[in-house]
Amino acid sequence: MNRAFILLTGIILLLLAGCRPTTEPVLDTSQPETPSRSEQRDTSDSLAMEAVPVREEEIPYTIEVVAEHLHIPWALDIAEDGRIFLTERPGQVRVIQDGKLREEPLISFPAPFVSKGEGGLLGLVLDPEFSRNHYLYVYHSYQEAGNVKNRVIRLVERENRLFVDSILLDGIPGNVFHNGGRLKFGPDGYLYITAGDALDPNLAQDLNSLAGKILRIRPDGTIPDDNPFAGSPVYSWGHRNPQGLSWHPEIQQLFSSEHGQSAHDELNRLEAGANYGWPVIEGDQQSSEPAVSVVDGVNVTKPLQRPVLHSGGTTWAPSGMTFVTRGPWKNQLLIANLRGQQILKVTLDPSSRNEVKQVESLFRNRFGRIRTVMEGADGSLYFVTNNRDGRGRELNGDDRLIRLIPKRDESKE
Ligand SMILES: [Ca+2]
Repeated sequence: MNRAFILLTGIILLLLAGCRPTTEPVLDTSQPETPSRSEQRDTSDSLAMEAVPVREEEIPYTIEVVAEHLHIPWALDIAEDGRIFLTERPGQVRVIQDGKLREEPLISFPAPFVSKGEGGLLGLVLDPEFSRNHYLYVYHSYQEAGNVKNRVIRLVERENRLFVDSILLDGIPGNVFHNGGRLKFGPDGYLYITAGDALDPNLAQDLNSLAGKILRIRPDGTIPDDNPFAGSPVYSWGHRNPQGLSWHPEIQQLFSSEHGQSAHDELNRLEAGANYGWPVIEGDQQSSEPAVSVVDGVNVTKPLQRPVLHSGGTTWAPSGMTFVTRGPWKNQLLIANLRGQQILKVTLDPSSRNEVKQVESLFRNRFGRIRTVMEGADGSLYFVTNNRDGRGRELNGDDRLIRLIPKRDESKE
C-alpha cells in the first residue's frame, strides 16, 4: 500500500467518525413501555423529549406496500393525475403510475452529477401548477474542479420523460456528508431549500455562504423582494444539516428538522432572518451573545434561537416531514427518522403552537430507516425506507414505498 492510499483511508475514516453520533441510539429496550406524560421532559426547562411508542393496532391507518426494490428513495411528490414521482439518490427519477412502478427511469443524470456518501439526487417537488406546466424541481450534488457542490434545477416532464429546463440555484457548498437537500413549496408560492453545512460548521454562521441555511427563491430562480437579506436567497441561518420542511396547515408556520452533532437532533420553528445557532449552540444550550456576520462590510447581528424540540442524548436522524392536514392526526407533525428507525408524531400545544405537547413513536424498528413522509390528497400517508443506503439492514422488498390508508371511522359517518 502506498502512503497516499493510507492517508486517504485515514481521512475517510476521520470524516465518517466526525459525522456519526458518538453514542449508539437508545432503542428503549430498558425503558418502560409508556412513560407518563409528566415524565416526558428531561427536566422542567429542557426542550428534549422522549418519544412514547404507539402500538401498531392503535394506529388508525392500514398499511399497503405501493412499490418495492427501490434504490435509496429520497423524496417523492404526487401529481393531481395520481402519478407518484420519486428520486433515487444514485441519480434516477422514477414514477409510479396506476399503482405500478415503471421500469424505465424518467431521467438518469449524467456528469457532472455525483453520488458520494450522503450526496446525490436528493430533493424533488412538483410545481404547484404541474398539471398545466409540467415543471418539476430537484436538488442534486455535482462535481466542479474537484469539489462537491449542490444545485437546484428545474425539469420539464413530457410523457414520463424528464428534460433539464434550467439551473435555478447552483454553488451550494456540498461534501460527502451534510448536503441538506429538501425542497418544498411554501404557501407563499416560493421554493424553499434546505442546505447543510457541508462539514464546515462555520459556514452556517456566514451569511455570505449558502451552506447551513434554509433558502428561498421564486420558481424561476430569482430572489423574492421580501427575503430577509436583500438580494440573497438566505431565509434562515445557523443550521447544521436540515432535511425536513413543513408548514402548519392552520397557521402556515414553517418548521424544519435537522440532524444534530452527537444526538441533539432538532425541530425548529422558523422565522425569516433568524439564526438557529449552529455551531455556537445546540439542543438546550443558550447564548446571551448574539451572532455577527459581516455582509458587504455591514455587521448583521441576530440572537441565537433554540429549537422547539430536540432529541437529547438519543439520535433520531430526522429527515423529511409533513404536517397532516386531515383525518385522525390532523395538525400533527410526522417526522421520518433514519437512525431512529421510526416516524415521530409530534403534537404541538394547541394554544401556543410553538411548544411541543407530546412526541410519539410510530413503527419503531418495524420498517428500518425511514427517509421521508408525505400526505396524499385523499388523506393517505406515504413514506419510503432507506435500508439500502449502506447504513441499514436490508429487509424483504427494500427499499419500499409504503402507504397508510385511513381506516373508516363508522362513528363519524
Ligand atoms: Ca440549532
